[in-house]
Amino acid sequence: MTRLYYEVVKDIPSYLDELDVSYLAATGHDLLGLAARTAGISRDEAVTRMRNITAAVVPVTSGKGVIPGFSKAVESILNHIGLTAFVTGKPDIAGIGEAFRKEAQIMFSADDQKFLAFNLHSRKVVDNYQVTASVFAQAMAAAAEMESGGLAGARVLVIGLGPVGSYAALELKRIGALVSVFDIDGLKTKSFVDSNDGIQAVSDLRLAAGEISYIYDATPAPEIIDDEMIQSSSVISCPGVPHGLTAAALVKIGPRFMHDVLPLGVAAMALQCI
Ligand code: 2YJ
Repeated sequence: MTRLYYEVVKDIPSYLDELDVSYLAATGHDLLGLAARTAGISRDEAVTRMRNITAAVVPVTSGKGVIPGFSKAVESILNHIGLTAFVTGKPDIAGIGEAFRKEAQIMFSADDQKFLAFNLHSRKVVDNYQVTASVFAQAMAAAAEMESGGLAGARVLVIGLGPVGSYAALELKRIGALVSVFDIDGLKTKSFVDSNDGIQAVSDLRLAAGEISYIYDATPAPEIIDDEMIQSSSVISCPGVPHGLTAAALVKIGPRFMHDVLPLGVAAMALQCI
């Protein structure tokens, strides 16, 4: 499991507008639009639902401790999409107390294993892994709709069968894609395809990338996709941290690469939660 760190979260507040522009170019939707699509509502409906909703972000010191910049980044994403968000002054239990006292409607908190959003009224709990998997699948579907008829009947290659990749493979199948999967652990790949009808295993990543245009990169492995594996029709959706592209692959794919380390997942969590 990838633990985020200061260097990858510190600049998030300053590049959210830029991220909107690049998601718009790749998918026809900005961060809020993609999050709304994942929640099954329109962007306008999302704006209406977020009015007067306050979100508390509570830092957690347990395990490896607070990641400097993490809570601030979450706060900035929530404010960016239209909520009123704040980071509690104290972490842990005192912070949860502050969230309730200040009458936050939703609360975000992460330890080393889980990143959850809680609706303090309805008691809905939203898991970052599951929602991140979905929103990056929806980003890929939206990109496919811009290029052609969408993902129904299209081949998609999911790389990495951790919690995000496994969930994404099932979500992409539900959308109607023909899903192939690859994990560095061959036994994991076999057990996944054995228990999920209609999903195929691939054993050679390079060969598969040559045949399949839509790639969902859900691994923490760097530099596993080079420029020779990118075709003119390739579209890559990537919640993996760090992403798996070499510098030359990044140049070759250009705007058809959808990736960030937190914003899309957090925006989608918020809309699932309210
Ligand atoms: O409050 C803090 O600053 C820390 N306790 C945040 C910890 C963030 N957690 C992680 O990075 C874990 N790997 C879980 C992330 C799940 C997101 N996919």
